[in-house]
Amino acid sequence: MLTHLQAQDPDIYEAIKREEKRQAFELELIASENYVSEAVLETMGTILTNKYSEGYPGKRYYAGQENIDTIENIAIKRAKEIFGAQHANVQALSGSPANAAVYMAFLKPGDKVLGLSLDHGGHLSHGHPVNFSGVLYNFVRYGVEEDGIIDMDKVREIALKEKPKMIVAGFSAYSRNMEWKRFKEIADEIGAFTFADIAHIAGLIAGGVLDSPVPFFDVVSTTTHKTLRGPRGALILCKEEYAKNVDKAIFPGMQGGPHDHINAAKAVAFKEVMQPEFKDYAAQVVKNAKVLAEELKNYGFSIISGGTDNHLMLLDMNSKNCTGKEAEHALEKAGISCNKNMIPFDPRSPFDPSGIRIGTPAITTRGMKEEEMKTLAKWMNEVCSDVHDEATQKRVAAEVKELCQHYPVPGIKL
Ligand code: DSN
Repeated sequence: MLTHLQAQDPDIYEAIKREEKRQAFELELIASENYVSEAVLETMGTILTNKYSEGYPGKRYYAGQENIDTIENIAIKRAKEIFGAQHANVQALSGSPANAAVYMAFLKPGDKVLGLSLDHGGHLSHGHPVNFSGVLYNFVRYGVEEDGIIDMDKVREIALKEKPKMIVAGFSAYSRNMEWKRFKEIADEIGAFTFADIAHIAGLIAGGVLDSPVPFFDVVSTTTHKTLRGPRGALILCKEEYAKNVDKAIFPGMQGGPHDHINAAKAVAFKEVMQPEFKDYAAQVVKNAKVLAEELKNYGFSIISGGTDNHLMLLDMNSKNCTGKEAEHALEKAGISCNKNMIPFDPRSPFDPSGIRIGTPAITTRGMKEEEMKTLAKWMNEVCSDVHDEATQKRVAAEVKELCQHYPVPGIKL
């Protein structure tokens, strides 16, 4: 494997080999990460990367598209079938460009949009002032209440007062079910477009574990590399009446040539999602998250909103007398990766926040189940109870490594 790379560029080869070891022997709790299958990996590494194919199947700007059209049509068909969507655009390069295209398709610069605050679990591309979305559009925000949960009556109040042209429902750090139907009812009261960003939970929706906004929202975006377990990229689903605008916003609006090797890998991942085993995977992701949350609570961790309905949870590290940054660092030393994260109403800064965000998609792909979640919670408690205790970090790292040997990462042969 990688013999040409090894001979030609040992610097990069060796860094990749070290990263293989890191992934194989450490526990990945970053809620947005996952491991793709060997088939998806192989597809990304094919000669499809050599092709330029601006346009859409049957309507390209360059010649030689016969096979690319076949591949893109398969990807589109599978995406529509998985989500029951009227239209799918599979060309978006990643989540933020997909969201930029959605705004471009539905809005004019300066239009008012209602979205969830980043520090209450939203995403940069849902109107944060430093992001293109906050610069180009007039975002107003909803948030969670003191209990960490979105109050839909408050969302309605803000929507009726502000009358946005679009309501964005979606998150990157919110552990509770989204009330898609309520969002739609509120949007209908004021004639607003509905946009769901399901990047984090697309795989759980596809696996039938969570409700889908696709049947009644105007437009839905998702990345393909989180719970959907595909290559890095994104997907936009919409009603037929908006198909032309969405396609035009992606190309020529936002992007040039699609990444055909990635689109092919999306198609391969979509086929995996359509298999019965994927339903089991999605269900196990949520089961694992619930067990992990309960175990952590028993160890005295405070969980925002009190638990989880999906794959992730936000921990308030004040409950362990440390900051999110300290916890992230100590856990990393112990072979457990997570990310520091703001908690709602956080008095601290984004660079040094009070919380960490953890999730179960990646460890579930490795085959870990409830028993391993209990062990993981024990390790997290040991490490976070004294984030300066290097001996404990070292011991836990060795135990993590031992456990990981029994749960291989797809595509890594050591
Ligand atoms: N970076 C992703 C996450 O971690 O949630 C969102 O874009």
